Amino acid sequence: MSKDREQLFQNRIDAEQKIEPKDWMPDGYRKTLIRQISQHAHSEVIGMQPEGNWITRAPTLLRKAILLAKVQDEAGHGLYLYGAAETLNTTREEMIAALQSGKAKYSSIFNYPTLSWADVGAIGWLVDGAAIMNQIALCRTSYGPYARAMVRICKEESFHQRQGFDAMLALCRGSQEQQAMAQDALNRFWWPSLMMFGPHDADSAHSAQSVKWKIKRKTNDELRQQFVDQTVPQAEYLGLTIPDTDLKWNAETGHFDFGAIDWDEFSRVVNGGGLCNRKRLQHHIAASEAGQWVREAVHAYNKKHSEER
Ligand code: FAQ
Repeated sequence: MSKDREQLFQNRIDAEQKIEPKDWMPDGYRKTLIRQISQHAHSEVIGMQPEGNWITRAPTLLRKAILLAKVQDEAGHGLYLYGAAETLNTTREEMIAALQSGKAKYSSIFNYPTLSWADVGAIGWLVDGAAIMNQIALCRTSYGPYARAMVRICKEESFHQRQGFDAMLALCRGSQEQQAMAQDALNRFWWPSLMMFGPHDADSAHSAQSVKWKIKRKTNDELRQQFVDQTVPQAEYLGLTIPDTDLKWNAETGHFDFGAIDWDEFSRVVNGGGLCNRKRLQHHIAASEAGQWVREAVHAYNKKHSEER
């Protein structure tokens, strides 16, 4: 019976039908989605910290207003995604507790520090560029609420990527010192951006099943290659050098070949040993505690008004 149900479920996926919250789904499908969507939400929210670090020090009022809007957008993305995960029968409190205890992951990239204003440009250009590459594919993911959240998120992410490239362009057209800042930011953020796509396909624990369920539409390596192919010409346009001596165009494959990723560094950062892991979680916990009275007041207000209705 359960096998028949699973086959019918797979048939629906194969026929490109969206799965909705009240539909029957295998437990593994539900768990995989809760894991991925909540980790995605945590990434959006923790990702506010490295850029938030520069809001008070943006070089002009315009750059400050743009950065403020971008960081607020990331909070909104987190909210859409927590909402999508909640349709799978988990609660916001459970997800946040898993993040704060270190059980749930968030993207490795946000454990690197933002040392200069150029890092804000590099994050927009590279990190949002990598995020959007992954997220465009997720607009067609098989779970309806996740796919619909991704459509809205992608519209905003493309503005984020554009503003990052624009900030880099301004630096690259500036003084020698500004060009050096841009190059230094690219040097530090290039490899961590490639790590955002996750382990190679052969080492990716979840990819095969997630591709079968059409949760993932493209594999980690496919998306990483697409990102490299798109970004190398952009770096050339900026007059910057990608820090990879093995990077070269391969006319046979029609793609750029690139050097080996440092997977030891990846695993160290994912497992809590990055430069900013502790700081990011401590900051999140402190902000949650400081906002506790606001949540209590909102709950009390809602309760009072629902009783009066
Ligand atoms: N960092 O078997 P796979 C953004 C984990 S949003 C940390 O390949 P999967 C917007 C993975 O979770 C960026 N952990 O796993 C923004 C799994 O661990 P688990 C976030 C990583 O799920 C911009 C294990 O390794 N985007 O940046 C990473 O099939 C600027 C095995 O890996 C998303 O989350 C990593 N880089 O594929 C915000 C997109 N890579 O759970 C602010 C949605 C892998 O077994 C400023 N997520 N791991 O303990 C996905 O597409 C997938 O979850 C992947 C990983 C592709 C990240």
